[in-house]
Amino acid sequence: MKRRTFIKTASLAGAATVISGKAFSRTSETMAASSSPRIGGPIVLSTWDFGPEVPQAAVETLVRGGTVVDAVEHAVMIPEADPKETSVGYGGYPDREGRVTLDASIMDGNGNCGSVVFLEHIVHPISVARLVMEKTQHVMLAGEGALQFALEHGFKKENLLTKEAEAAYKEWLETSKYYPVQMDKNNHDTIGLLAMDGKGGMAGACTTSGMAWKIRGRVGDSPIIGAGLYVDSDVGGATATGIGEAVIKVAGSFLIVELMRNGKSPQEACRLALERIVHKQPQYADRNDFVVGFVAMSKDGDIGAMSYRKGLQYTLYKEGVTRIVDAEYIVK
Ligand code: SD4
Repeated sequence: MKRRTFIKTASLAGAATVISGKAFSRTSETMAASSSPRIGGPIVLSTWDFGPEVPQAAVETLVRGGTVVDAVEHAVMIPEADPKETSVGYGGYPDREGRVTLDASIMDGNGNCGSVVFLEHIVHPISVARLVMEKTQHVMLAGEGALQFALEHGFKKENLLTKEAEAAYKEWLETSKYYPVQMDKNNHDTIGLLAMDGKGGMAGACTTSGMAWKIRGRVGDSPIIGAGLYVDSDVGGATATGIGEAVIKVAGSFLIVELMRNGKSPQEACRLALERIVHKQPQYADRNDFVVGFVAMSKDGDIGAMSYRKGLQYTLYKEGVTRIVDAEYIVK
């Protein structure tokens, strides 16, 4: 049995299992996001359930002496490389032309950030985004230029379209109904991940293949600093999942960080951002498939997580325990 299958089976049986000395549990109940801030060790928070090995990679990186930027990068590289994840990296569903195009961003707590948009053929867009942050004077590289930059820095050009993703694409072609697929509750979606190192350092990473069957060239919120991701270690961080256009329209992650700066808790800030989206764009509220969600973390280690409609899960590593939890929501 594969390790991840074992973990799932064990937790379905109601048993907490122990992974490398770390307790791990899943819960199907909606758990109020943490209101007991306590820093002292690393905290890792991400959208969805990409498996406990994701926060664990971040924590292990920190334990080995890596930086918090190393930690968030290493963590999201796991779903990027996983061919079974159809919404991130290798194995991601393609655009309407059958091409896998990736968006990613990374940001530290001091305002340093980098991103890539509409990048093809590279398994780890997050690492290219990091290089943009660290090796250039720019923030964002797009398409052909981003690919050229990646190749110049030693990344390998690869085919990211797996047989499974190609089969799904061919099935979609039979109808070619243009209705971009948003948050897939049976699978996952974008991974947005925030981490703090327990010493005041924070960083975040966000990486996605975006909406399946999207118009070629479409870029979502995930690589846009302030929309899909924002971190400021004076305050906290936030990251988004779901329909990126809705998030971009309110600069969602920046909005949440600024609400926290003005005294709101991460949970209140997530709720206010979601309410802002539907206040300004009421057509979203009428769609029962409208799903957008945020996770947020204050500099004190307080956590927020909320989606507009029911369905968002988040993964939280705190005080040695990884939990995968159903987030609160506004509308069922
Ligand atoms: C995006 N928020 O590109 C991301 C992911 C997504 O369905 O939409 N997935 O808008």
